[in-house]
Amino acid sequence: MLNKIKSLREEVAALTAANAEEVEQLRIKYLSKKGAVSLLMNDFRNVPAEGKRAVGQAINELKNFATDRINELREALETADGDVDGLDLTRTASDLRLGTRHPLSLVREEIVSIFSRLGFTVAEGPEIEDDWHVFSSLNFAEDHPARDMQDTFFIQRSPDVLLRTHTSSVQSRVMERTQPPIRIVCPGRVYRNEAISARAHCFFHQVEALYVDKDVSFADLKQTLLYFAREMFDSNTKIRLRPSYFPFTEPSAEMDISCNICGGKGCSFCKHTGWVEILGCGMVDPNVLDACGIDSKVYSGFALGMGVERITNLKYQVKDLRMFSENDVRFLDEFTSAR
Ligand code: 2NM
Repeated sequence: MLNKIKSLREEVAALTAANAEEVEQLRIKYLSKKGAVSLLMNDFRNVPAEGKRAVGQAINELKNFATDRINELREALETADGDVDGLDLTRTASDLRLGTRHPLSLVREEIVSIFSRLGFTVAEGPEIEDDWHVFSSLNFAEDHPARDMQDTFFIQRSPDVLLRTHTSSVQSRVMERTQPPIRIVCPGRVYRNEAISARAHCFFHQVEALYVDKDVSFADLKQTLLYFAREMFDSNTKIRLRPSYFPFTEPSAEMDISCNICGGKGCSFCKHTGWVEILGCGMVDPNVLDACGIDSKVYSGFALGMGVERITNLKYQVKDLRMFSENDVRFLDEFTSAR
């Protein structure tokens, strides 16, 4: 009898259950009226009087042990409530990390969208270029400093293969294969051999626009610039043009807008001038039109170019250019609302 109790005890100690249903089956098997422990009670009647005390104690002890053991199994399952095959269905759902639009993409698309409303279409071209499309066709003199190794990344020499330093090379390519009217906007990445700092990088992004047709004038350029500034920034934004120099335009100018941070009153961002420079522009030099196969006696054009990083800084006050290419999600997440 004692041996039977002992082996039952070992059996109970080794019990396992995968769910509440199985625990209940075990309770019925061992502890119900017709369960294994109750059946021992029937045998107990036949135990001789001198053994009753020891056997009785052993049965009681087994009964308590089995009750505890089965409660233990039930509790273990209950603490993992909602657990289905190791999956906790009651756990709060974790965030689905949605990506965000990159600030440079947001601003580039806004610039392109403004020009598209004026009838400009997007043109793109290669980042790896030849000397002709980046420099010679655009009226850069043979000894122009921009051609210098210090400014341009060369991949190969004679014939020169290089990384474009502006997207004007795309406009040169379009002019070569298209007769006016030409109205294009060219967004893209450009490369310059500069030491990386908060204010300079070896690549950045540009959007350039080009309009070539009969009778395109400086007045057309100015009106386009004013429309752009007021669409991109405040509708009250003022613009001013300062004379400048670019090899591919004559005359050339740089455009300032009234500082959109202080409204022109003067702040540290505009260095207390009330104005901030945002782009370069001018009338396409007749040499450029002729070099690209467009008759400069018949056609004229204007062109303008801006840095997307610079416009983005104005809109979002990004303090360090390097932020744009590090892909730190803490920075990128700042633009979630613009998604
Ligand atoms: C600028 C400033 C001034 C420009 C010129 C041309 C081309 F191809 F027509 F000659 N494209 N872009 C231009 C003119 C770009 O960027 C600051």
